[in-house]
Amino acid sequence: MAVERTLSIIKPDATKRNLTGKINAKFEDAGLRIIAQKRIQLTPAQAGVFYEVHKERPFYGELCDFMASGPVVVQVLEGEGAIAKNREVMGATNPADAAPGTIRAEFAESVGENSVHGSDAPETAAAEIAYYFSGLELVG
Ligand code: 3AN
Repeated sequence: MAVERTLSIIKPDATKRNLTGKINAKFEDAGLRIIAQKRIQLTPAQAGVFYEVHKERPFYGELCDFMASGPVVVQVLEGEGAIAKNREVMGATNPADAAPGTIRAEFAESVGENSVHGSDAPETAAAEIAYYFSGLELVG
């Protein structure tokens, strides 16, 4: 399987509860390498650009406000099949449906405040990584 990079975000509900280290341990235990990472505060407008694909969804405004409600940790994860592997480690969007042991099963508070984001395909991963990181910041 090819080595891939994917964009991960530890969301405000998780940074607020001091869960960054516990979540990073899940990634590393699954064989994903954190090759870039920074803690930032988004504005609602910056979150809005990132989540533009969901613009027509009823929860878009709420999602942008939530993502700007506190610090987030943006990261690039690298590994074999990293995009699918990360989504496996994250678990289903709704924590009620997430498999035991996944990040969302253990930590997510609701379908909206669900602790982590992960890219869903190679094209979105490349675009999402470029939104937050310059090439110089990626040290594999
Ligand atoms: P995932 O993050 O699992 O790829 P998406 O892409 O369907 O899920 O949704 C993006 C984000 O939008 C979710 N992580 C969650 O924060 C929010 N979201 C999705 N569905 C809902 C919903 N029904 N109500 C509120 N927020 C939602």
